[in-house]
Amino acid sequence: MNQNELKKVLSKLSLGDVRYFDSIGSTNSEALAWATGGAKDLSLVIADEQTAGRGRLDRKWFTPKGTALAFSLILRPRAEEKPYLSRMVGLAALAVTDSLRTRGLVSQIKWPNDVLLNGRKVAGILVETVWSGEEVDGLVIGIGMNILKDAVPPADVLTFPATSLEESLGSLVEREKMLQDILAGIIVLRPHLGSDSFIASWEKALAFRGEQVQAEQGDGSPLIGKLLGLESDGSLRLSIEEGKSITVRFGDVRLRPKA
Ligand code: BT5
Repeated sequence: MNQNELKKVLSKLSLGDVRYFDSIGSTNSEALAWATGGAKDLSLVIADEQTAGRGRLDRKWFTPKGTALAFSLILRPRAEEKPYLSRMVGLAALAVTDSLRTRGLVSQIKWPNDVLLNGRKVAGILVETVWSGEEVDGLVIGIGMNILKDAVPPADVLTFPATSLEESLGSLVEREKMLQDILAGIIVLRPHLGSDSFIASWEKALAFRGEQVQAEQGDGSPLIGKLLGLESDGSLRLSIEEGKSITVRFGDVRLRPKA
């Protein structure tokens, strides 16, 4: 990445410390170790390439050199944020959708942690927790975003179609400026984490609202229902039959294939 530009954009934000790597295994793994070792609130790990980028449930996240954004932000949750930590994935997703909106792009959040452009995944989010006994001592918000076409992995390694910002904008997007906008978005949204309007904005940005979806729950079992919205903790609400709704806490959703 352009080091001067990176320094310039990051100096405009009130971050903790910053660690930059030309290449790393996973920025989330580095950030988890750093958070355990006492990193300050809003410390940032950013890399130009990941060789062992991670998704949820040990899935792989691809970050080829020079093509994408891959970074992890460490948060030290404040007392008033602690009841709402399950909303942090929504906070990150909204910061990403906001940053795309300022570039004239309408994106959607595929619950729980994907951001879609034209129905294809452009960004993924991985939130991980550092515990101190029973207490959450730190959170790591990892965000990967495909900027250039070359960031998009081959279709045979994907479980869902992917895209890049370049495909939508047709022109080169500055990664450093995109990073600045997403980080600024997180910082601006953070004080609103516990508000009802936060859930309302998150819900409004959800993909497939009102449509029949298949949710794969954490244990892999499928559930079919109409996507109604979110519970206050960010869980998904599905209507499985007239008058009966169900809450999905962990898992993935996809549109139900048409019969
Ligand atoms: C995610 O997991 O989407 C979370 C991805 C988080 C990545 C960031 S990058 C910075 C930080 N450091 C890390 O090590 N991780 C975080 P999940 O919902 O489980 O989706 C993973 C799936 O997305 C994979 O199984 C692939 O099918 C697909 N995938 C992998 N790389 C992709 C890419 N570059 N673009 C689109 N889809 C991808």
